[in-house]
Amino acid sequence: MKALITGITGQDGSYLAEHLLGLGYEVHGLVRRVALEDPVLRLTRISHLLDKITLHAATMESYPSIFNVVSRYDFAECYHLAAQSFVAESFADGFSTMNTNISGVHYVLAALRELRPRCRFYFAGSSEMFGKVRESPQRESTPFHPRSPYGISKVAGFHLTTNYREAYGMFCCGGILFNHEGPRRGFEFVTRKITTAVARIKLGLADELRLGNLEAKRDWGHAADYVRAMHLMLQQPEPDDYVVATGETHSVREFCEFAFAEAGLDYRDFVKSDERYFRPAEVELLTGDASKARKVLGWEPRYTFRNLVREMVEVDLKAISRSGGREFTAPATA
Ligand code: NDP
Ligand code: GDR
Repeated sequence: MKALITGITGQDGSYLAEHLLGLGYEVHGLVRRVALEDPVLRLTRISHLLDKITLHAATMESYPSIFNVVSRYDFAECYHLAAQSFVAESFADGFSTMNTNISGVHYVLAALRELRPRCRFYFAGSSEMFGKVRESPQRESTPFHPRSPYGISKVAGFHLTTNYREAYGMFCCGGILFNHEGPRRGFEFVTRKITTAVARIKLGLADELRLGNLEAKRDWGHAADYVRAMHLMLQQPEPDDYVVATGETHSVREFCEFAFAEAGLDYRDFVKSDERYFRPAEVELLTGDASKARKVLGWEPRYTFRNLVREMVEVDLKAISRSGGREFTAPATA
């Protein structure tokens, strides 16, 4: 079984590649040309897998580059994860976010329709599609009200996925995944920003952490659990859409409280609110109802919130202490 993963260099791509290799798949990944030119910097999350996977250069901005890869192998499954995934950046540059995220899914779907119509397709949809939520918890039938160019791009990608399923009879699934984190999370996302700051403060390398909205609430799970759900969706007799979430919600403030406590610190001594990190439009509350995924896919998260926070703090403490803090800095943007 050959599987193609776009966005294989990202957090989810790395966990999914590991998971599929463990199941015996031949794993192929789409990466940008620059990643092949500088593997030490750009392939960090998959450096331990490089001798087991096959990488191909392509970008989400170029239909021919995607078409070329799809034409060369008989892929049974395609997981489309590549996207500009940082919500704050989508306010800074909505045009490139929309371009990459909407054209990306459209190009992949069009190439599969042309060359591999039987290939099963997964689209990385997001709880950001619910945005200003119309009901809680959010389920598959909850109406979308996105609050950022990123959220809007994911709604468009989700509808394209449904349309290819309905119009061309392709096996296309839309995952509606709530926030999922882990020690491979990008540094600019709030959980990793917090856990790297905890480690730096604990090791005497920093003395404060500046954040935006501490009252935003998210349903945070672990990425390793969520990639299992992606795979399960493509093993069903019929294609469908699924919410994947823990059902448990915590505020950014609570995440800080737990993370600093893991290092024996009180977050109130270090966390400062900074207007630079507030968003023009915020998603205040997300709580997912994953009962369909639990029932139909038999999916269950294995990590608790406490275990997720603990793992992230432990890994950052070890890594930053090893490097003396040189390689790890929280980015200046939110
Ligand atoms: P990451 O930001 O960690 O990874 C994004 C991936 O997309 C990277 O491999 C990146 O490659 C690639 N990419 C970005 N732009 C392009 C482009 N123009 N051409 C080719 N590749 C590109 O995201 P995650 O792993 O966290 O998320 C995976 C997917 O799931 C994304 O689509 C995200 O929007 C979605 N999602 C994530 C959730 C989460 O909580 N993590 C929740 C719901 C949905 P490069 O290394 O070259 O930048
Ligand atoms: P999110 O994740 O926008 O939910 O998107 P992020 O971690 O960036 O923000 C979560 C919440 O924390 C608040 N916040 C801050 N966020 C950041 N990044 N930096 C800060 O300093 C800060 N202070 C407070 C934010 O305002 C927000 O409310 C993630 C991405 O992975 C998307 O790709 C994915 O689709 C969704 O999760 C589900």
